[in-house]
Amino acid sequence: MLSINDISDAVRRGERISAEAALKLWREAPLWLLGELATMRKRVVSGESVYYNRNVHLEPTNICLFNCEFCSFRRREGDADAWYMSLEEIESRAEELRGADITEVHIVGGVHPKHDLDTYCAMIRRVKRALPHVTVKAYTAVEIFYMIRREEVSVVEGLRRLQEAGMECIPGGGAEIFDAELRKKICPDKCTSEEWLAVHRAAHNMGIATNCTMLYGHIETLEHRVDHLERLRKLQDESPGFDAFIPLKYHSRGNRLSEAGESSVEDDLRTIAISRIFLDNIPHIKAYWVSYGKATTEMALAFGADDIDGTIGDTTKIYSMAGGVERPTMSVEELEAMVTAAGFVPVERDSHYNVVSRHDSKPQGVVATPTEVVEVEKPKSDGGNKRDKHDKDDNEVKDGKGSKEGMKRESSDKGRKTPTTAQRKRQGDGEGGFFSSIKRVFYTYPIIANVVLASVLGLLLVIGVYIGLKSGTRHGKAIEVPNLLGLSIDDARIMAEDREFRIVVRDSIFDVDLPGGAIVDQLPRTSNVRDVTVKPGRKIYVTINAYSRRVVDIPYVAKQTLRQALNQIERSGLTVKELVYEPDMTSTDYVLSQYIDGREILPATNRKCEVGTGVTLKVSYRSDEMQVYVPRLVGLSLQQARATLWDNALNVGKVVYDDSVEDLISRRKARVYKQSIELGTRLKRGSEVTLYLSCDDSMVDSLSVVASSELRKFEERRRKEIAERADSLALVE
Ligand code: V47
Repeated sequence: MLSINDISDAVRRGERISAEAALKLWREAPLWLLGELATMRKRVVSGESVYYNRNVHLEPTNICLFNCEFCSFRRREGDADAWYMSLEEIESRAEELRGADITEVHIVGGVHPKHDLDTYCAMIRRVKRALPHVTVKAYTAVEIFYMIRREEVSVVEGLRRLQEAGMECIPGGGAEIFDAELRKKICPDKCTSEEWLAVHRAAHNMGIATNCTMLYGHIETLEHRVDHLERLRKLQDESPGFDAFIPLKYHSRGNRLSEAGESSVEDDLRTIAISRIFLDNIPHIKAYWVSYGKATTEMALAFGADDIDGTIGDTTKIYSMAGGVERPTMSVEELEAMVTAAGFVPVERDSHYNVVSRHDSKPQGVVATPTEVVEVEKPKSDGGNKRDKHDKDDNEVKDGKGSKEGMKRESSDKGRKTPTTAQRKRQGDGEGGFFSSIKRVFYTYPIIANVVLASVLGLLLVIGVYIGLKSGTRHGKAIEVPNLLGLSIDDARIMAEDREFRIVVRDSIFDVDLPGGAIVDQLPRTSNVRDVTVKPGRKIYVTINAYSRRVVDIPYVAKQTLRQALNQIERSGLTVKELVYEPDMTSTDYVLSQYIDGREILPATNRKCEVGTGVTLKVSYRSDEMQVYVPRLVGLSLQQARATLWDNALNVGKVVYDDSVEDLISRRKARVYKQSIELGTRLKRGSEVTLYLSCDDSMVDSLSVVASSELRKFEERRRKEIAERADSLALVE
């Protein structure tokens, strides 16, 4: 049996790991190690980039023939809150979106008894008629399998008709969990795993790119998850075409699996990381922010995710109805800020992971801005499935056409087989006619061919040396990245002019303790241990402290779960001041009321307050659920530690910085090295934990290692406790 060290070394060498090794990593590897390995793999595929898009969902109906245990979205015909959109309504909804600057409509909904293949095709046509330049990503394999069987046509014929109607790619939903026994328990009506995989295989063979998902955190085991990932990896080896894998965290509100509870944030991060490490042939791993919320999504970027999905514009109800983010919408600025906060570079993509570059920066969602799909400098891949779309991008750039023309051309070329990202890679490796002609020449005239080859190589060498020398004198000149933190933006701009780099403000925060215009973060950052350099003319992205505090509406967050309230508070720009727990007969972690400056906020309260204002939440607990366990906080930033404490029904006590934290700016970089109460300790809900922070990375990292092993011991203890309790209950019965 391989050790964790052996497996980590194999991952570092870029090798594929077995299902057994994945299971061992999942169970035993410390969280920090998973973060490190997954990030390494992520960087090979997508460098510093993290992708997002401008998209909406269209959910034509929630009336569904199927009745899955985990679904909170489904309604029966005649239910008061069932909805159904006619084709006219779908088209006029799409028309309303004309001014919005989106590149993708994702259509998914209930399997309605009246819908057949023609209806599904008509829906796509209506959307394309209103929005011809937008990509339609439509229908899960479950819906596709249903409509194809009903029509009694082959999968290929069904997909061909959808493609003809304007479907360009297929989302990853409906995969749930592949294990047959579990599938029977949680979604008995849906197509089998083999049928789901067959739809995606056929799509890939037709050049239609698809995504894949896994619903986790309900009644499955880690073995079931690894089995699921292994089936996806196998299909991708055989018929490449998956662009992204999306682990979907199960949400428990309002469905029949609620008793299963929900996965912890740590489980979410481990799942993202193992997916990145194990699925070495799927280019992208998406942390779907609508499901995870902002805080976990941001953390997921340190665990291998390189995509966060898109702006959404409050158009999907699947997650909000199950307890995920309420009214999900994010502006481009917010998405970019999230990526930048995690230390990566936000990149807008289209549905096929081509980079979208915009020529001007009119406000998003108002008027369409001219867009262009550009070729990007891509980091080298480990070969499995790197992004390799030069052929397609080259054409688009050479044509001098923006993506709109490009998309139009693609959609009118629907019959043409467009290779998927993964297929393009495979085809690129194939033996073309050119290479076989060269081989033939070498066999027929070996001496002449070798003389010609030697002369060409010599000439190339001379040209290379010439270019090298020339650029070495000027263009190869590297500028050391200066430390801009704490400088005012005006001073930084003066410095930039002198030193031939450019400053781009990517984001702003508001911190009362800092002067307006002060730079609080930069990319690339400087380092104490190595020189960080950029070429002349390159951009340095900065985050500045805003000059004045923004004023926002106070959201009404009571009468919902604590997690939902925290999500809403975070999105509005406010913060939590305190969680005050009150006994209740029926519920735990349900927000009873909310206060700002001692005054209760009611649904009708029409007040605004400054960003960063603290909200006090009164939260319920049942007497038998008074206690919680202290989570692991070591290694987290203050912002992450706060969010983790609130998520675990605890409060932040004092915040203490050590001597390495020299000024207000470095506070933002500091991480927790000690927590006043050990992880795994049982405390009353609402108790306070004091946080000790430092900027000394080596100390924080070594204490993180200790914390990881403590966490493993704690989890082991908890597992035993739960098993013992289950045994004693069984004895009583
Ligand atoms: O298949 C349903 C899941 C999926 C719950 O391809 C639930 O880019 C958690 O597949 N808790 C549909 N999950 C959504 C989906 C998707 C979403 C975003 C992007 C993409 C993509 C695909 O939602 C369903 C099911 O697995 N789901 N109910 C629930 N209670």
